[in-house]
Amino acid sequence: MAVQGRRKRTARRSRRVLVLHGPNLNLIGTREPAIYGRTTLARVDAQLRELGTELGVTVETFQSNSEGALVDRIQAARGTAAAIVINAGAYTHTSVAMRDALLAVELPVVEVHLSNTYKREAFRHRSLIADIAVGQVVGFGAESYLLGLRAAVGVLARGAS
Ligand code: DHK
Repeated sequence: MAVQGRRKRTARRSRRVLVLHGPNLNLIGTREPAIYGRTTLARVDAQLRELGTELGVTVETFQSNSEGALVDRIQAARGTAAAIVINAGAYTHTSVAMRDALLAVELPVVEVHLSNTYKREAFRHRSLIADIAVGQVVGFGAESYLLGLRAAVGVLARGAS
């Protein structure tokens, strides 16, 4: 019975992908549309959930402007999610705390950005997440998230991280 319960929990976890959005991403759709596009975050989240259903995973999304809240959400993913897709926004370039939390939970991470950060200001070229992520998807607007989700599901299917 206990083994069965554990199996069920593992199966549930293995079908759940957490998508995290960092600061100011609640404003996409109207925020600097030439850079971040015209798709709202609500629409991105709906598209992610739809694609998740197609790919056989449950997508959970979370946005915060607060570094601590994002760290808390990452910590809570241990044992409840199988992979993390993350656009940490500006914290990508600054947050040792988020990097440490991602390392602590030992889940495969896919880093995504709407814009191609490497074509922008020099301070956006450095990511504190890149070297601990399985890979990055940047520059495709809202599509970056969908490609990132596909990549995460592929990683889970291959059992790689
Ligand atoms: C989003 C942000 O808010 C910026 O701070 C990053 C990223 C880039 C994006 O392109 O999605 O530098």
